[in-house]
Amino acid sequence: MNGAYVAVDIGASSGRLMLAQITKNNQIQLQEIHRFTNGFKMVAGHERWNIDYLIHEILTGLEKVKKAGFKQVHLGIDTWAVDYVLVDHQGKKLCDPISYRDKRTAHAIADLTSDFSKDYLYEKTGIQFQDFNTLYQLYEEDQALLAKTDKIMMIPDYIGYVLTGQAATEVTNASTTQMLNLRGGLFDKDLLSKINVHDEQFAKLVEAGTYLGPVMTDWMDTFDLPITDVITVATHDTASAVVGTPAVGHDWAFLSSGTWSLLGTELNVPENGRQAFHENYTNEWGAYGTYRFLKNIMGLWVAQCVKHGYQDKYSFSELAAMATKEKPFQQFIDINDERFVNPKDMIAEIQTYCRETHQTVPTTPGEVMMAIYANLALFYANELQKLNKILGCSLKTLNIVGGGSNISLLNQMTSTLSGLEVVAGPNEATAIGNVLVQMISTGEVKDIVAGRKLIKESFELKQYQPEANHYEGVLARYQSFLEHQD
Ligand code: ADP
Ligand code: LRH
Repeated sequence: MNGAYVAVDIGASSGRLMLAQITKNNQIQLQEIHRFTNGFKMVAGHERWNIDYLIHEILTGLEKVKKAGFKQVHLGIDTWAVDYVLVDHQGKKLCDPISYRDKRTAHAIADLTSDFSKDYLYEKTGIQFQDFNTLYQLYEEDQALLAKTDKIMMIPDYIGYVLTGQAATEVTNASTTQMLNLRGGLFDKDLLSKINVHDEQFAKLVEAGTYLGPVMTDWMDTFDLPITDVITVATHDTASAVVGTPAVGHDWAFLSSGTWSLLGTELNVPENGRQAFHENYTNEWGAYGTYRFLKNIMGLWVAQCVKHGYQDKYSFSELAAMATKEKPFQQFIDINDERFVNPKDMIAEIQTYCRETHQTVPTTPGEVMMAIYANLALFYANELQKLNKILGCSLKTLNIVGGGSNISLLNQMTSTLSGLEVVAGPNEATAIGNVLVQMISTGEVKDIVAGRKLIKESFELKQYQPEANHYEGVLARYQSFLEHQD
């Protein structure tokens, strides 16, 4: 066996430590070492992440790595994007980070862009307008806290800092702030000045694949850890997911399907023209000079809330099995409607939406889940058409990765509605992308092309082909429904 690599991958709903090695017969072997739940809670007036708990879980996971017999490992950290920790001059966090689903930024886009145009901002950054972007969060930030802030650290950068004492701002995640200048490649001083922030408040920008440093001896004294060298990977989970997508050729799109559905393609040159702006597509920076041209779709967050709504009586696979027995397309739902961002009761919200739009109201768990899956598949198919139009391309394959790639019903509906071949898996693409960047940095894998080939040969992928003449006219009726909602 070669080197041992640990991926710390924390999504909005769960975190895990995955251990990877390249075997003698040249395959990536991936093993789950530790898994823990994640979520935000209302504390001191805001929805907040418990960052100390997450760090404790990482250290617990690393102890398990040592117990499994690994004395020396490399480690990379990726998490969800846009959120940050304010760090004071003593290097301590000023408070727990606020979640992007907190309501503090509800009016921030309109307020901040009242004295300059949105076109101007999009032209500079190429980043989508989402009220949760770091730009708007910092705009709404407590000024007394900002005055005490030495460094603003994105979540994975902060975790890397706590573990190693070294601070860096990694670009794939930093681009989601909507504060990086596409041309200059640095924080845009003009934008920063509008939110009372300076570029010295960010640690130096680094590319994915940069060595960060060893885990500090203080931690080694408190926990029984292996010798651990941290590499700054593609720290945005979606960037790691795209690295970990086993795609070949050029005509492919990706769907990173977890709490969010991130649907798009990988570009070498950003696309920030009129159509992309109009459709609110984003150009997030990727590893190795690429861009993730994508749309944020509400995703399986809706399913997660529904599962909680049924008091977690059913597992995700039980809910999916119930949905499979129901008829699809009994109602059209604009799944990206703001009302689904953080409602009190997701099941009631879906039902009210259907009532208000004079459609069939789903009542049983199976009906509710089918309504969600069918409308996700419709949304995906509609966006895939838009992608072809904006980019002037003709996509052939959709690679679905992440937890959502386990849902056969959703994969098949997506293939049929879009007319594309769907390749599903791996479900741990994010962790795989995370370790792949580490392996490229240590020289164990040559480059991303070789890496993606390796993934394809190492993990079982499922193929779905469009079913003939199925769902005739449904996509067109859905598109007309969306137009009338606007
Ligand atoms: P994140 O990293 O954003 O926390 P994941 O990529 O782990 O999310 O995906 C988790 C989601 O995948 C769950 O919310 C669930 O909806 C879905 N999922 C995973 N496995 C299954 C399954 N076997 N059946 C149905 N849904 C599943
Ligand atoms: C997915 C994700 C996504 C962001 C959102 C905040 O986990 O990182 O790419 O838009 O969380």
